[in-house]
Amino acid sequence: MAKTFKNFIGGQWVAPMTGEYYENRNPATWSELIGRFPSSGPKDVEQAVRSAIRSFALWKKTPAPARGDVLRRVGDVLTARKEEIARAMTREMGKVLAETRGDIQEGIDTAYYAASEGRRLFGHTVPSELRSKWAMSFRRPIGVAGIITPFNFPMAIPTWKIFPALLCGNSVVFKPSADVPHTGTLLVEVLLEAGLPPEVIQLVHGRGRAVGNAIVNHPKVPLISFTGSTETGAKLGEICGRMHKRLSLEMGGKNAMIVMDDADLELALDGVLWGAFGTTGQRCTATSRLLLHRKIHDRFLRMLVDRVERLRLGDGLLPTTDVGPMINEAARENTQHYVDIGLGEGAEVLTGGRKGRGARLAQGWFYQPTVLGGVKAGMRVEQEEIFGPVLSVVRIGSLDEAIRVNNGVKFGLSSSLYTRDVRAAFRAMEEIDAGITYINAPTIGAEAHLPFGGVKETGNGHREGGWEVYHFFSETKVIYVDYSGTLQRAQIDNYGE
Ligand code: UN1
Repeated sequence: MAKTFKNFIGGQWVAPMTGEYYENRNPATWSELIGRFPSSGPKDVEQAVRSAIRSFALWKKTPAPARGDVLRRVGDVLTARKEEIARAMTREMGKVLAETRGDIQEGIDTAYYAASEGRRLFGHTVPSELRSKWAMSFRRPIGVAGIITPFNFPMAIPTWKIFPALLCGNSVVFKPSADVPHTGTLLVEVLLEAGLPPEVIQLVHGRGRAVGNAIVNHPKVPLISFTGSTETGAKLGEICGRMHKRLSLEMGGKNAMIVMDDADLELALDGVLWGAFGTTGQRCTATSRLLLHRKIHDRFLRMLVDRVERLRLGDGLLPTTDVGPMINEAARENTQHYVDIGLGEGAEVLTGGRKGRGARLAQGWFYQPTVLGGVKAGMRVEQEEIFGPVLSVVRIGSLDEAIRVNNGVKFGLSSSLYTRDVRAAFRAMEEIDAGITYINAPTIGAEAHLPFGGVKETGNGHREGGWEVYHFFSETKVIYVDYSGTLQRAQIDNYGE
């Protein structure tokens, strides 16, 4: 019998108050049950928020370097348990082991960065405009942080949010995607093993509609950090706007790789294969458009199709696998739906375009790595996020056109240009509307110590990772100390007649 898992609320593993559970299955072999996980409801969220409020009172008073020490130990425990957790993640979410190891490494990097930030949570001291007066700022914890995360980076994305939230002194209510509850459970285990005071972290499993909604609508949760679809993000924006909550959104992408006629084509080929089909295309940074200069268009496409046809679909736990399954049936159907839309719009399937075939793949949510040729700017397969292993190829005639097409979508997360021309590279760096531009590297592979996020409908101006996320999870407070012994009126006594 598969194990029945629990929520973690009030410092204990507890059954959901709803009494309801759902089954979580391996996407590569869906006859394999990973476990039964709570389908929690608003009452579970209420308990979680109460506990988080209690723990916040203590945790906010723990010195930031001591909070950082806990996160350093979290990095140590994740390092020690890397292989075991990577295997559990591949089994739960499908991507190949090298990638789940990388996903955990991103969490380790984030933990050590957070640990060091504990000794660096800078405020400012600046001169006052008045005599015998000091002016300075420092950073305060905010309260209970609601953390809602997707399936595609079951470890890295929760750590991007939870670790800086904790380092800044907030307590956390964490709802992982219902597709990856096991990894969420393992992350909470790691936090406890590292010595986090138990009530500082709450784990509430379940669906977005029940649990996510209750967290976002809870008046005592002033901070929400969400990664997921642009549609859901828009709804959260309305709620958080109405309730005056601080909200960080990280949403869709339609990232393009531009390959110019002077590019190193072998390098670009390796790049596009990794960017488009890594994580089975299920990254918000995935390369989902390839803009090829007309002079190399046909040659590069032949090279590409040849290599894509040799990618091996399969169970991510097997060393022979290049591309794992998709997360669930709905994701696979959505991918097929978009390929059909592309065909209807006049695009051509150059390879792939259907579910994985054969007995070995019949038990999982496999979809063939797919290249759509003849795509024109403005087609839906060129504009909309597919979140699957589908690459839309557009022919371009110049760098100007490439930048225009790149920028002609509503998203702006990642981007990439392959060229040997330094002038073209710098123009792209300046003119591409995106949060990230890679030169001679694919659109995926952001590092944990740099700000991560996008422009336009990809986000709402906040960044994760790096130094910027610490501003999101803390409130700036300003202090003025006047030791002149007299009333000094700002803007009047120093400038007045
Ligand atoms: C995501 O797809 O939501 O840059 C995050 C990358 C990874 C993170 C992706 N480090 O592709």
